[in-house]
Amino acid sequence: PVPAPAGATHPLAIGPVGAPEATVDGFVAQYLRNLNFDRGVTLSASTANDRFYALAYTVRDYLVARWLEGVRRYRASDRKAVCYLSAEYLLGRQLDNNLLASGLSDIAAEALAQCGVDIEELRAQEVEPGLGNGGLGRLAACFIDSLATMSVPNVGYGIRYEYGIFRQTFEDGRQVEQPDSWLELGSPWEFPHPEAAQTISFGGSTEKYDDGGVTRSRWVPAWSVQAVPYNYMVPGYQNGRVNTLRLWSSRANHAFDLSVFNAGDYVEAVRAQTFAENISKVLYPEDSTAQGKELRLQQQYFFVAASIRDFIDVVLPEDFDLTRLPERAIFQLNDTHPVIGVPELMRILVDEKKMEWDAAWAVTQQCFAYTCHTLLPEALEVWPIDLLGRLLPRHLEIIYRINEEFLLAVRERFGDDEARIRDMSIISPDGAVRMAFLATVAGSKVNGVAELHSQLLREKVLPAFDEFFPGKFTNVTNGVTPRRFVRLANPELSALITEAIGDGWLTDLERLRELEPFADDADFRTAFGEMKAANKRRLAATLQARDGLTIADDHMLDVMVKRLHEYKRQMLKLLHIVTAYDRIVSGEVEASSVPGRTFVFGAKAAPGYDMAKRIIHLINAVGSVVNDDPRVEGRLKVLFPPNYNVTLAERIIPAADLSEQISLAGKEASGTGNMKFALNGALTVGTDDGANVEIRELVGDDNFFLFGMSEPEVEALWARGYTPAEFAEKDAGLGRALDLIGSGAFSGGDASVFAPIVSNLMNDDRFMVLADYTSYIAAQDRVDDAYTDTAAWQRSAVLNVARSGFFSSDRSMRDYIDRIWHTEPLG
Ligand code: 7GP
Repeated sequence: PVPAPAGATHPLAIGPVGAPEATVDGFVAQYLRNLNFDRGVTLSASTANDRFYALAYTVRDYLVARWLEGVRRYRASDRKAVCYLSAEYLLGRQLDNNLLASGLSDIAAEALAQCGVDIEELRAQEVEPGLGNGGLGRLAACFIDSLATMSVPNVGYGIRYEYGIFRQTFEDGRQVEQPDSWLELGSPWEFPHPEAAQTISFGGSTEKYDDGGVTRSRWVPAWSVQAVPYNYMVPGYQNGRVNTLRLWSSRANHAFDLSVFNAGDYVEAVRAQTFAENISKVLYPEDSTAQGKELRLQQQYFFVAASIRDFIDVVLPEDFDLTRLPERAIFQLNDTHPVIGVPELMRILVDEKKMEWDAAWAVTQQCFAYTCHTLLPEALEVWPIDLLGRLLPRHLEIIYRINEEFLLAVRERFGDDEARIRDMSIISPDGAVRMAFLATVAGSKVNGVAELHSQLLREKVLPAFDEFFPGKFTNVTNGVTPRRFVRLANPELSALITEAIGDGWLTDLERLRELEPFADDADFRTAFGEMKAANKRRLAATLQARDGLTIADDHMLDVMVKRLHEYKRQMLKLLHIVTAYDRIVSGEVEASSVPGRTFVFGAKAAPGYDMAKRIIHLINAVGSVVNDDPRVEGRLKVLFPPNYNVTLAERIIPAADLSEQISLAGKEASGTGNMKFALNGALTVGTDDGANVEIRELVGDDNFFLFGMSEPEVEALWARGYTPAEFAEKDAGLGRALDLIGSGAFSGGDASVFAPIVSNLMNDDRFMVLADYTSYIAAQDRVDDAYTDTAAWQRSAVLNVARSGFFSSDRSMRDYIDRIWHTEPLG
């Protein structure tokens, strides 16, 4: 720690310097000052990027004083902080969020208008940081928003990837990935601190040494990199609180470089530098599959080691007694990506702080808790022991010891039940470290992300652990932030709600219940319908400008936006579209007898996921045929804007009428898109899966289109033996849809293009698309019927909003606090 400078007692040096005056004049002055002093330009000579930067800096200026004050007050307190460890944060754009949080939206709009600056143009300048794949990363972003809004001390720790999730383009309907160079023009929201870099080591070996009569182990690493912290402000909603998101960027370790350089190999020195910088270069684009790549493990250790060290050495007071660490920190593991933090904390406590193993283990167990976000076996991370041992030899030794002691305890309880021992061993029989097991053994709590998911986690994925650790497993159903996904994304709905029940709902979302009586108020319903229509027009304008797509404003908007994965069953949606198309062109159904529908897809596929990419191609292929066929013109339309991201979600979700949540029961851990749609007044067509179950229970069966097998029915069908082709034979509509796809009707007559999809469905169909088809089509027929009764539909839509208050991430945070963290707000 650097001693404070002599002038530290000056009145202005003790607390933060005050923010600019929160008036239009104050804002204008600060804005122009930032243009001049930070961008080095005059307004008349500025580019749009300069003007955006100056605006972002101005908003920052209002928040910084509160941020610094909060940090000071936290440090003066002895509160426990939530250290959220997450490899992903899918933040979305920051400008409007930060304006809203600081209560400056109107002032900024007026100030910019006075300067003759178009705020819309500046909004469009901001590139969203796409530092996540999907649900898990967006959840982390919602959680840190809620913690700040609830004044709970929190540091979000993660990686500042230079390239976030790839930018998706389509070429001939096929996905092509482009790098997401979100930092090309820099980011005005980050505060880099290269001087506070941590050294993070890798490789080498371990050795035993004599420490005054005690034999100890230590790690002798072979190479290291620097982890440079970049701080981001996370402002609470109009509560004067600003928490920190600290993302790490890798940089070459100069001491290391120099040694190579001195040996005369300049080129090798520079190569080493790029090698070091590779660690935070790019986000792995896999969602729900674990790849086992060495660079990925490097990323994980890199950010977790830097974060734990940061909390201990920088955030906590000097010489803090680490036996009391659980009083000050809870490290929440966002899935298994940060689990290497467990042996890292043990290494710090035992090797560096020379704590006894048992005492260190007691501290570690209290400091970690683990959230699981999946049920798919292929998503559970395992690391081959040779890879882990090569990269982190001391950590592997520590994992072995944790496992040894754990299995000893299992033997004590259950005797030498070798099958059980094999099933519970952190090291798998084929020599890999099972990270979910390690997290479960080490964590004080393990939670799933929706009731059904948590139940299946206990009963199917980790039953032996549930038996061994009674009370360790719990549930916290996911939630989403109403600030971004209602207030900012849907200002019209927000105004309607506030007019009806006041604005308390923004921080107490259960108050949406007070809207229930308005479902029966014809005027309110009309206003609600106008809101949806306005949002559709806004979406239409966005899609027109962004992709040249047009949408009909009298259509039902039927939306499926989420990662492309077979378990989510975009294929089932496609089969419905093909069936709806086939019914009209074959004359089975009169076009005018069904409501016009626009189907909207948004989905990225992992670049190496072949079947997912084929399905993307098929969506585009079906779209071209349907959209070009005059027989369904004005009736059916398919839109697939590329590069679905948070920014686009904020436009699509508020415009949606129908929300597609159609995963095979037992596969979607929770879903969070489902919550965003319900909160924006879309009705759900969904299976009893993930949080859909809870949504349906809350909004009521009359306001939800349920279809498909339940999870026990799925299990029963597997047990009986599933033969998908039988389902294609039994349902003529299904048979026809599959024939159309398989015969080349959507590929210019070339049957080979989509034949692999059809053959996969007919012969394998791991996610039982065909088994649920008949029930899905029946549900969609009910949707068509329901949509023709506008008043009844809108009543249901209003009730969806009124009854979805449970799905606020503020509530999720309260649940984590009560069941897992036991923290308190900093008053
Ligand atoms: C997702 C789950 O698929 C989704 O159901 C859930 O709502 C979300 O997490 C938040 O809990 N999982 C991921 O995004 C993911 O990458 C890797 O999981 C294990």
